Amino acid sequence: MESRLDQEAIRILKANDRGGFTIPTARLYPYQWNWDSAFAALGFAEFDRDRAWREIETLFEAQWPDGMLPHIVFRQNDPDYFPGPAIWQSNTEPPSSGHSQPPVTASVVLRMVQGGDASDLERARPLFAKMLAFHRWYHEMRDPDGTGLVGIVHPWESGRDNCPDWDIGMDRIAVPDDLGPYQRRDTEHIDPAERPSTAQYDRYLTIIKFGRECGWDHVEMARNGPFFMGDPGVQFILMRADRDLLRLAELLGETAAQEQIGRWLERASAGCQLLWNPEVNAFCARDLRTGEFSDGITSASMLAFYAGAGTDEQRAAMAVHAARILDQVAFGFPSFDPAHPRFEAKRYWRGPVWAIINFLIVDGLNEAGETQLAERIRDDTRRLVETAGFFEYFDPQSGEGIGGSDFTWTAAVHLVWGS
Ligand code: 9WN
Repeated sequence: MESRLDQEAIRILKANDRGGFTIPTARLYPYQWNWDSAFAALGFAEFDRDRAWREIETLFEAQWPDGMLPHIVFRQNDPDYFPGPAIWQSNTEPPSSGHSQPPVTASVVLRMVQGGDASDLERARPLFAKMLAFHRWYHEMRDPDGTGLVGIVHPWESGRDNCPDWDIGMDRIAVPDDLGPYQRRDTEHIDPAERPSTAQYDRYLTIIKFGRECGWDHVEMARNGPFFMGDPGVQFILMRADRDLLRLAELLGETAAQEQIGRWLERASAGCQLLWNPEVNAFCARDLRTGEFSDGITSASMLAFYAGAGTDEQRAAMAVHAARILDQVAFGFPSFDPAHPRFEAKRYWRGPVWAIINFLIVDGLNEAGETQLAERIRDDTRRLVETAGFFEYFDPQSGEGIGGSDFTWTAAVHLVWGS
């Protein structure tokens, strides 16, 4: 029996469907976003499997020849969003942005295969080589020295745009005099107090300018771009996605790829130790140009469980941090540590709760046997949606829904978890 909320979630996914691809929410985000689409597919899989596969297939239509899966696909020009295709100048068809986003696709595809039948496995088959190329791109282009730790070239690549994780890297960016005037659109849709600052947008656009001027040469971006930071979110999501891609390779009989994926996994398991901040006793973001650590614990730090990363001792320390942070808020899991002076309950990734991150954290905590913590976060997410609705993010203290409403990935997480 579908509950009222299930019906509402299905309505949202259908309303945000633009014919084979789904937008995150009308007006605020009118294009196809990379990891939003992957979560949308999981939601569709609950009631329309063919449509779920279409979502992943249309996303991969935008894959670059070098393997990169871009973070936004611009199928039409929509003045409701800035920066659009004219600013990115990707020179691709369809036009897209010039960097990527957290690589959740292989994990989503494995989940769809495991929850389906033989026809789902067949639908995954032609996607395998594309996902393998995407993972190779991450391991080679975002880790040119082979350290086992991938970096991100833009805060948007983390999917956690204005998180305090990036403050140290953003502070080092010099905004050029010729950046030129620009008109933001997000602050016309949403209260500016709940969005990134102007100084941050200046820096976001400075990085795009660099990318555009070097023709989106990813080696150049990683070696000499204005920003290059290690992100616990992307690192842990990639590690889990490698593991899930390996499982897919086994299911599909793709023997040749297995050794390669195994090597990536081994290297990344060692490389993630570079994110262990001994002063905070936790996994934290790190500036890969200077070696400096960010000193805050985020919801992405908690994805160590999801990746199976770190030692038993490190994961035990992370569980202690998780319990302490949950005790400090009414609804978990906040995107930034509420005990840190940079915490802001309503400002986007500097405090609010995001359903998709909770979904990944809960998956990892359950797998690690931390079931009480997992249950608590899942219950909090459910209460937030029940009382506030399918918002983009939520205030961890008041439970208020903030950002875009009728949000695709919040609806998808609700459907996957069930009422
Ligand atoms: C920039 C679409 C995207 C999400 C990101 C979220 C936000 C974009 C923006 O919206 O970022 O990519 O313009 O603010 O931070 O995670 O994929 O929902």
